[in-house]
Amino acid sequence: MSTEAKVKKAYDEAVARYAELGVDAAKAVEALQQVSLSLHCWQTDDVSGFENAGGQLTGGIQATGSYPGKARNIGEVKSDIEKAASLIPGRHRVSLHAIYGDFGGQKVDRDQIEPKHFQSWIDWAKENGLKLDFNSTSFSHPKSGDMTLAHRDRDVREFWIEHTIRSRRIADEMGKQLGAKACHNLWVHDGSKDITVDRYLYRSNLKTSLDKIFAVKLPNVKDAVESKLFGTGLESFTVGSHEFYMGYAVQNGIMATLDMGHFHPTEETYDKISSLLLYTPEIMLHVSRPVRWDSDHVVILNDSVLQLAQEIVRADALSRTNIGLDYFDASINRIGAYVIGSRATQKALLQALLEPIALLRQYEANGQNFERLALLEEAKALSWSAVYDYFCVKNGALPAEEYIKEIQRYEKDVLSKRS
Ligand code: RNT
Ligand code: ZN
Repeated sequence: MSTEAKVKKAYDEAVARYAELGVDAAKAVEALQQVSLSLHCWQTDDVSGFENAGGQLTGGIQATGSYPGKARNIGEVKSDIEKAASLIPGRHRVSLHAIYGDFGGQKVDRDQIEPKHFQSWIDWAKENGLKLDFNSTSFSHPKSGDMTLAHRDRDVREFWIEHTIRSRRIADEMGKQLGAKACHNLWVHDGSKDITVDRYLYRSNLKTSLDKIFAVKLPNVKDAVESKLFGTGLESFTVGSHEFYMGYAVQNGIMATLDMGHFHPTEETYDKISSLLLYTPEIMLHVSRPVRWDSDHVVILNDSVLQLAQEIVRADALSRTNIGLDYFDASINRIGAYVIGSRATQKALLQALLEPIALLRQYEANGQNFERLALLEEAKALSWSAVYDYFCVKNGALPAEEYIKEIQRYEKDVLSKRS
């Protein structure tokens, strides 16, 4: 039997089994088809970018590992993302950082970036049926230090305000040309290593900077602000904490970005979804896997990701949720890392879409808590993977573990030739 036929047979059996529980598996497949993931370009090159070759990654984040094959130029980033996208079923987006501009070998400082530096990315996205998202870059720059938008010095703040407004304008151009609003995510590392006695000052500086940044109205941008617990070397204080940005997002009707690695180690992100969605129109996610700290390990299908997906689906909020990935593991094949994390996120969403929710809700409403728990347990073992394989084949992507050999081939033919 061909792979396609095997996959179809398993899918048909799964459809019948799900139907017994009142679940329409074909509808779940359709819903998953509508979900675009935003692939983070920085997994290809360990967050280096192309502003100044060999520049040090700063801002309290770190990519560890030195697996060969890192992308060395924009062409390689593009081909790596194309390869990854071919193994991730569905239509997706790519998230760029300001340091990934096509600067043509020129020194273009952060307060000088323009849409023209990203035109080749926009053209490429168009050719490949991708949409784009954007991020201002506050780290890895001589003016980064410990503070940027919250700095005591007005000139430093003004520099970063200018950078961020320009970044949003670039996002606007992307959204306009590609016919789909671009998410602009703002994350700054501002904080301090040791005790600070001027928390209020820094936070009010950040708020004032943000007010200036967002005073510029851009029709093709969806704005998001990303909080964090701490950065390495900046352990005692983070200006942009969760409370800070949650307040800001709610007050200004923009999105809060929830990065799964940005909370206390045992604090889960999923429980925040149904609260935030009552106060802001949309949310943005950075799907990540913190191991002991915000380590940015490759996303896998773990409870945290599954619970997150369940909460989004149960709140009927897929259309209000912008799902970006955010990790940078330099210790394994980087394209493989993309594929593992993206497929894990899709598998979580699919499991959530296949949940026998009507029956579960009925149990809950009736106070049948044993029945609810039992069905939740049984649902874990239903054949969602047969449905996922079908989704892959339907989209022309290799099912199950078959993508491993394709990544191996790319490593042999392409990555191993990069020194
Ligand atoms: C850092 C944030 C941020 C970055 C990217 C590169 O802790 O998670 O989202 O990872 O902007
Ligand atoms: Zn993040």
